[in-house]
Amino acid sequence: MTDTWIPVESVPAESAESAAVPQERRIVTAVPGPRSQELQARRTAVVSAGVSSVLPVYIERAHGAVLEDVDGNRFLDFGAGIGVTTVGHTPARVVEAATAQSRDVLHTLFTITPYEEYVRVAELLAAHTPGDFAKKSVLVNSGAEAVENGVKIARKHTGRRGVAVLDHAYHGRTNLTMAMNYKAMPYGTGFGPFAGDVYHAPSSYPYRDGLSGAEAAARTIGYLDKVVGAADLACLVVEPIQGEGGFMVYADGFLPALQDWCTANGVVMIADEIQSGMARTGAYYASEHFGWTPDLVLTAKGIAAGFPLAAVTGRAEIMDASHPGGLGGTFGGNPVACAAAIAVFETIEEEGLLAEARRIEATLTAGLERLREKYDIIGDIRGRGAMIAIELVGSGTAETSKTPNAAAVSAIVAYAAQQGVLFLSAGTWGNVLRFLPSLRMTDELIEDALGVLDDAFASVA
Ligand code: PLZ
Repeated sequence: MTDTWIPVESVPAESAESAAVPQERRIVTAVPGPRSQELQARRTAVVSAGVSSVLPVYIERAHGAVLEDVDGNRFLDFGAGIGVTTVGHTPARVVEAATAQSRDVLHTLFTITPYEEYVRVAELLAAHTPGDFAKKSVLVNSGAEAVENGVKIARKHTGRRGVAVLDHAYHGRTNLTMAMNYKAMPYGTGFGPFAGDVYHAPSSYPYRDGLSGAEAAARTIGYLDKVVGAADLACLVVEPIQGEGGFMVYADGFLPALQDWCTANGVVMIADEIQSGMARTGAYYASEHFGWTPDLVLTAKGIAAGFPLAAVTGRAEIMDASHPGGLGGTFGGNPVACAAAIAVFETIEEEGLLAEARRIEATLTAGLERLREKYDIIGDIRGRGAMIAIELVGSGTAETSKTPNAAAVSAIVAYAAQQGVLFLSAGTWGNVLRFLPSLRMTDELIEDALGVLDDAFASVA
């Protein structure tokens, strides 16, 4: 906290540059260091215990692919705030656009008096989401709110109530989305009663179920047909690559087969691209990798580099189902968040970041394949672009029983943090280690992190 307030006009032009954090790993204290420990003590007194932190180091500055904490430690960030800072931390173009917008208009409420930035974001979403048809959007504040609105719109359009999701899915922390998650703990346990009319259908998990895309889709459709009945189903909500579920890439053909069934039965199929969208996987939207053109697409996280903004975008005739006034919210599509989002789209285009995602995939997966030859607890390597994960199993079980190995993931995450690398876990059994860096993560920094990972595996073995 600082008591001196510096008027904007007096900030020298080069301050954005001088704030840049060196792109390197550097550990100068214990982790967490003394200043972080002080802050943690203050936090414990006033912040709800329900809000946890993976690594309680308090961040003072961040830039590109590196976080710097209050003790001067620098961490290679392979989490990007769970896939939010896809164009890097404090990207110059976004910081400038948001600063300029803050001086012009901070808030009007689009549903009272509108502004151009909201319209521009909707135009960009229409242009970049999959599908060559007329599209419209509504802007909201968070991923969960986008899921809620997607479901509202699908229900109004179809006149049906049922909502279907897949096993291992994650969709948020609001009441409806808690009911849509696969995992009770920590997302739902004790927080009920939950919303009704939500159905959990079997998914595709190639590493564990061995089914082809057609076989897995037949199983999912069989469930929806028999247990729910298409006539009562408003929508099927699916992450094209499951995020919290462990970067699940379904068997080939699974997603288009589900879309065909939805189209034939008047069910709205919704892509939850909240974690996988916005250039992260080397395409604007991960659906594109799998030949899937969803009816509605949900965007959040990476769209505004950290400003809270999310969207539902899709077929104009579905998006127009609501009566005027049925959609909205005080902060939805805030002008500063919209200005940031416009700058994110420009940054992706002008700095060729889709190609950077593909570069990261190549470097990371090659390094992980090398590690798999050394460590047999790496059962599976999967993902696309800068959304790659490894699933860890018990030694000697990778090809047979595939016993989930959450203990190894925890030990590796803890080891790496001490060395200045921030990794995150995922997966229904907590046995997946995921890599979702910003697209600014250089090959040199990836190799450095892979070296730490190698040591971490050796320490676990
Ligand atoms: N759908 C696919 O990944 C958010 C959750 C972090 P919100 N995932 C990170 C946590 O512990 O709360 C997410 C997602 C997918 C929806 C959401 C929800 O997005 O912006 O967190 O509401």
